[in-house]
Amino acid sequence: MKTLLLMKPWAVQKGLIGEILSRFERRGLKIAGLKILDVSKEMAEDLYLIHRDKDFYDDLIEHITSSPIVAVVLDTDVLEPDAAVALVRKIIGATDPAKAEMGTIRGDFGLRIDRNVVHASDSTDSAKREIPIFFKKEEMVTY
Ligand code: FUP
Repeated sequence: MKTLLLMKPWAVQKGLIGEILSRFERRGLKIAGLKILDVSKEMAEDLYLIHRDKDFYDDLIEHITSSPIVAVVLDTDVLEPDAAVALVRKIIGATDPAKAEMGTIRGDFGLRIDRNVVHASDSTDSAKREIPIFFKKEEMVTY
């Protein structure tokens, strides 16, 4: 399967693109798609659909559209789909950086839950839904 990883504005601003990408490469996950882009309001609203009733929703949208992000498609075909999602979530760490384990991306970089440095799909269904928000089919490769 393929899954989506986003390096959010603070990751790009802090110069963490290479550092974050290398953690997935080192672990042996293949990069099937990669781009730097400005997220439109429509894309942000689509990505965060399930959070639209939350009190932090407006800030989420405002933040992810505030400056460029890096979008990555990870090819996890070597693993079972659920194991792949679990591994990616393990590499990024808990949603709240203050609670995330050291050694995870969120645990190593940042302190604020509303400014955590990465997003990753939390299930195979969300991966299928989220990837097309950022990538056309022809923008992904297999190797
Ligand atoms: P995750 O799947 O780990 O990214 O976490 P969620 O889908 O629960 O949260 C989506 C985004 O909302 C996270 F990047 C952080 C942000 N968030 C807040 O700002 N405040 C909260 O109380 C919960 C989440």
